[in-house]
Amino acid sequence: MGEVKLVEVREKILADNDEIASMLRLQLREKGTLMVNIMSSPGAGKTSLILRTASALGDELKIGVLEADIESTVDSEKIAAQGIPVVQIRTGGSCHLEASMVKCGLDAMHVSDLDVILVENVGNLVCPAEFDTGAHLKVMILSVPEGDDKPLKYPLMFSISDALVINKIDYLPMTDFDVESVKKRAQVLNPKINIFPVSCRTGEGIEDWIGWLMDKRRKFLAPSREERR
Ligand SMILES: Nc1nc2c(ncn2[C@@H]2O[C@H](COP(=O)(O)OP(=O)(O)OP(=O)(O)O)[C@@H](O)[C@H]2O)c(=O)[nH]1
Ligand SMILES: [Mg+2]
Repeated sequence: MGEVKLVEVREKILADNDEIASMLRLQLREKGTLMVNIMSSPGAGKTSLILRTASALGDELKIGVLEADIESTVDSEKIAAQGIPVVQIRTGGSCHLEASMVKCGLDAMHVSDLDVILVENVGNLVCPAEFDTGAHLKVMILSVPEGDDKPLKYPLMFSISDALVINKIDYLPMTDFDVESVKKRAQVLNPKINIFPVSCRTGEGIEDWIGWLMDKRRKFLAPSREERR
């Protein structure tokens, strides 16, 4: 019987991705542009949170959006309709963004003009957690209709995120979703995670989320390592 040769590609793909991601992160830092990777399952509210955030910060900061979808430009059309600069990345079947795709998207943007770039990752609670996009901040959204057991089922996403936005809290009275148990489950996985219950529909809780983001940006721009903490 002939010999079977096994080539392990996973480690190499992730290492190559990390290299491009680190380069992007550094280049953006030099320009003073904060990039935020927003992840969630399909329909949890990524586009809605981006619209809310851009509308809250639009007078103070120049916001750009990088949209990623397997197909279609519907989300970018919603963003563009609000006058926000947006680039759509069509991943052509890929269920997550990789740093090389983000690089292509950034090449099509006037990055130097922007203070903050909000990246909408592909709707998926699994693979996006594995791939560094080069963003400075990772934010995940869990929406109330998805259920409060998600930290148990998709632990990696909760472990790697800087912030957890619990969206659609206007649905709480109609469900058995337990916000406190989500908080506890997420904090077991990631004691440093910042949690913001919000409703992109009513605007409840959005102020706290914006306050955190602004604080992160202030630290991002701070000259010394000490001030950045
Ligand atoms: N009731 C309620 N509905 C919301 C809220 N946020 C978003 N929605 C609705 O949920 C649906 C999905 O929201 P999107 O913002 O498009 O979600 P998404 O994560 O961008 O979806 P994909 O890009 O398809 O993955 C839309 O019909 C929104 O109007 C909320 O806080 N409360
Ligand atoms: Mg969307």
